[in-house]
Formats: sequence, structure tokens, C-alpha cells
Amino acid sequence: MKFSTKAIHAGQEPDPSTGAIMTPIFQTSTYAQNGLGGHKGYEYSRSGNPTRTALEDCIAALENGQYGMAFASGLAAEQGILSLLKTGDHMIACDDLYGGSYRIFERILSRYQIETSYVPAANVQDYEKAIRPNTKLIWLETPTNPLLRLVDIRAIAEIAHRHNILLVVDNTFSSPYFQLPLELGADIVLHSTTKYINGHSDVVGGAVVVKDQSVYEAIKFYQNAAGGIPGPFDSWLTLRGIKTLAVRMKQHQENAFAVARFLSDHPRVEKVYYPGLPSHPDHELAKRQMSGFGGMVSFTFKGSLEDVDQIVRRLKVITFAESLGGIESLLCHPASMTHGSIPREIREARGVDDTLLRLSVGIEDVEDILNDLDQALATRPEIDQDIQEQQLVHK
Ligand code: P1T
Repeated sequence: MKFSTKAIHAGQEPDPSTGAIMTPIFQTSTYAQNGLGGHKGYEYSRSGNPTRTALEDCIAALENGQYGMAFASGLAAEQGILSLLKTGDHMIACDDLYGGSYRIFERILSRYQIETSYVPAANVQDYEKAIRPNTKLIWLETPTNPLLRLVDIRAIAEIAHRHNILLVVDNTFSSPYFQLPLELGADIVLHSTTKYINGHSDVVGGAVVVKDQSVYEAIKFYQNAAGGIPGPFDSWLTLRGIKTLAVRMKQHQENAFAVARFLSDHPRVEKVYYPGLPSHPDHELAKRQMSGFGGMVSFTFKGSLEDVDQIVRRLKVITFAESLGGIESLLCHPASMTHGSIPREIREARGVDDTLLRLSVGIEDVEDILNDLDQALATRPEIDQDIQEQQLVHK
């Protein structure tokens, strides 16, 4: 089956008891057992729930993996993967990544003497140099959050496997529609399903997809033992969102391209980060490794922190908010929001400074998004003049 067909049908047979086309919301915590050991595959909804199973099977099919596991959030899914580590292990991560992932590595894993080394995201050789005898995982985000650098999954997988290390790829930013890390050699794929997979900004969730049975069993054990699972209704909403993933991603990308070109020509914009632009340092890798460039565009502008406040207050169509991947356009200020948990010196050394803005380009009419950006980015004298003219008209 091809992508859209899987998104609509994988894991989702009509309900055998009623013929319902849509997977029912099995809003139950437990299941009747017919005598000792006499259950029909489900005993208790922390361990398994049919609505969640449909979601897990669908995401696994979309990632071309064998096993899917759904979690209560992207970070809960990360914890599931990190449960593969034990005290004294070492991990390598790309240096540009979601601030919450950094916070788990630095504030939670460190309590168990699990150390993380960070390497510049795009520098393949640096990953190999960072390997130690106790390195157990390499953790990539690609494209990275928020600078949209790309990491060569195939090259890093080759390095990881030569050293018996598992490769994790956080595929949240591209979604399986544009990138299939397991096909490129990754062992574990991670999603914040809160983002493109669900796509409607009404659920917080996460997912892990793997190929190998023993890795599956270890993470599955943790999922049940620690209990960070999504409820049936959130699983159902996410399944419903997935059905339109392909059409949404095409439109996100079309709009993002228009936004990236518009910003590149805007006098107030300093630098635009979008892997689809030929000027992007990883554009050639993006063409090789992805089947599209996604819907995220980051940029820096000429100005200061005070100007950020002014710009975001002027927005009318785009909303100033954390998160990404929903149908609506969201603008975020990583330094104070998504990456606020990374100490300033480290964050700025990695390129996330006060004038960086990250736009999750939605699927509204693109002219409305461009006009909104244009009026929000207008320099002060122009705005002042507009206001004066409006006042004159009203007089
Ligand atoms: O928010 P949650 O569902 O727990 O997902 C965490 C997460 C994991 N990986 C990536 C790449 C992410 O971007 C996130 C969450 N990110 C945001 C909330 C954000 O605005 O960047």
C-alpha cells in the first residue's frame, strides 16, 4: 500500500462487531476475562487498548517499521527510548534540538550518571569522534529544531552500527510523509505526534517505531511499567488527524516555500533557514534524504528583543505560540519559549539568539500569511505613518 492509503486504512479494519468504518473509541479501562487467562488480547488499558493499537499499527506502517508504540507526549516517548540506557552509559546527540529533549538529557539522565555529548548537527565525522566504549545511543533530530539543519542519517547509521550503537531519529519536523529514517538505517524513530502527525493542535502525544523485536519488547515493557500512555480519545483524534497527513504536508510545504522566498527578499530579514532553498547549507542532503522540505521556516531579523515583542503583537492571522505542525500558522521565539531551558551561552553559541523566529507555516491561504508577515515586519516609521494616515481618515 502507498502512503495515503496506509494513512487511511493501516491498522483500521471496519469494526467486526458492528461494521463501523471508523475505529471506535474504546473508552474502557479494563476488559472482562472469561476465567483464568481467558482474555481476548486485552486485559487493562495501560497495557493495551484497541483504539491505541489501531494508532500504533498505523504509525508503524507509515514509518515502514515493524512495531509502533504510542505515548502520552513526545517527551514520554523519549523516556521510553531512554529506558534502554542504564547508569554509566553514554549518549551522543546533535547540538541543535528541542529544548525539552536537552532538559531530559541534562536534568534527568544526568541523575543516573548517563552523560550526553553534543556534536554540531551536520558534522558527520564529529559523531564518530565522540564515541566512547560506553556509548549506547546516537540521538538525531533532522531537520533540527529550530535551525533546520540536516543530519545525514545513512552516514550516521553506518558509523553507529560499526560500533554497535543504536541510532534514534526524531522525525517530528519532517513527518513520515517526507522522510523515512528506518529506510535510511535508523533503528528507532520518534515522534511528537502533537505536531504534524495529529496536525490539528488539539492533542499532546508521542510515538516510537522500531524494526527489531528485542528493542520493541524493551520499550514496550517500559511503556506498560511506567504508564505514560495516551487515552482512547486522544488516540482516536490522532488517528483521525493522520488520515489527511499527506494532503496537509503537501500544502504546508507549498506555503512554506512561498514564505521562505518572501522572507529571503524582505529588507528587514537577515537570514532565512529553509532546507528547500538552494542557499541552505544542507540543501543537497535534503534532496537526497527527504522527499520534500517540510513546513517549518526559521529566520533572523535586523533588530533586538524589544522588536520581537512589537512584531508578535502585530500578528493577525499567524498566532504567537509554542508548538508546530498544526493546520494554523504559529510563530515562536525559541530563545524565550521552546529553547528557554537551554542556558543562554550554550543556546547562543549554537545560533539560537534573541532575533531568531520560527514559523510553523500553516495551510491557510498563503496570501494571508504573507500579508500578515509583511505588516508585522514593517519597520517602525512605516507603521507610524500608517497609523497617522488612519487617524487622518477617521478625522
Ligand atoms: O511536546 P511533546 O509532545 O512532549 O514533544 C516533545 C518534542 C519532541 N521532539 C521535537 C522535535 C519537538 O519539537 C518536541 C516538542 N516541541 C515543541 C513543543 C516546540 O514548539 O518545538
